[in-house]
Amino acid sequence: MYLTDDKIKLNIKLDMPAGYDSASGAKCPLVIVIHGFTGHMEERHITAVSGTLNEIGYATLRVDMYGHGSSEGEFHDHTLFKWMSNAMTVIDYARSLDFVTDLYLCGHSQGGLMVMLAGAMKADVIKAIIPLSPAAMIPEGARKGELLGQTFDPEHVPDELIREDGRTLGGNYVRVAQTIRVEDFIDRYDGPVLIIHGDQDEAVPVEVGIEAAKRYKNAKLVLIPGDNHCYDYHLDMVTDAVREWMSGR
Ligand code: FER
Repeated sequence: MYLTDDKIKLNIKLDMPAGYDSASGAKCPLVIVIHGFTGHMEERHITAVSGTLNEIGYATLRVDMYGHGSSEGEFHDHTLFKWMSNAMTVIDYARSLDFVTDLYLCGHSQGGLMVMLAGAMKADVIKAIIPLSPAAMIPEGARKGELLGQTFDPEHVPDELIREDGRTLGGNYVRVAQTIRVEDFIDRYDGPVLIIHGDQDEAVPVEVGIEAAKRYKNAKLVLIPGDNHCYDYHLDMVTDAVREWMSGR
């Protein structure tokens, strides 16, 4: 299924809670689930969290963001502004579904940062947020000239950054990220927050999740001992934490 945001087709997938009978007209809460930088909706950790939420009574709406997965747009051209626009469009779509009661946001890494930003922008309609290993240091990294493990002059942003795998990222990504003050968004969200972070994360230092959790007014932090960015070792601990925190909410 596709949604359109700013003429770009976004691939979305709706999964209903286990045992949901569409003929009954029953209503349920829904969680929007957003992947990370270079990721997509079918990644193991994304489907695991989404499936867990379906087991405990939540519908989920997974989305491939601009320039990722099966959505339109070039990876090279994606920016946090485009993703913020995507997120708001997906939230508006979810609100328009007549079976939806409460609305939640969950995202991994850059998608975790996105739920921190979009949650703040739509704080009045988002009941709680779950940033997983949130890449909340991207804007500060962009201002310092430190992204993708590379350094550059932040006042003369290069036309593109080249990743180790050869994929290129346009300089506008950096210019956009430089304008975002994550703290302002954290301070605008008073609802419940669950942050989960592997303490051996090689891509987003665990301290980033710890600091974000400290700054939120109402956050719970769950550290996954020995785990990395995509929870290759203890994904079950991640889904257990989500199940426990979201059950009966
Ligand atoms: C970076 C570190 C992490 C970065 C992006 C990420 C653009 C995002 C990771 C993810 O979403 O999984 O320096 O720069």
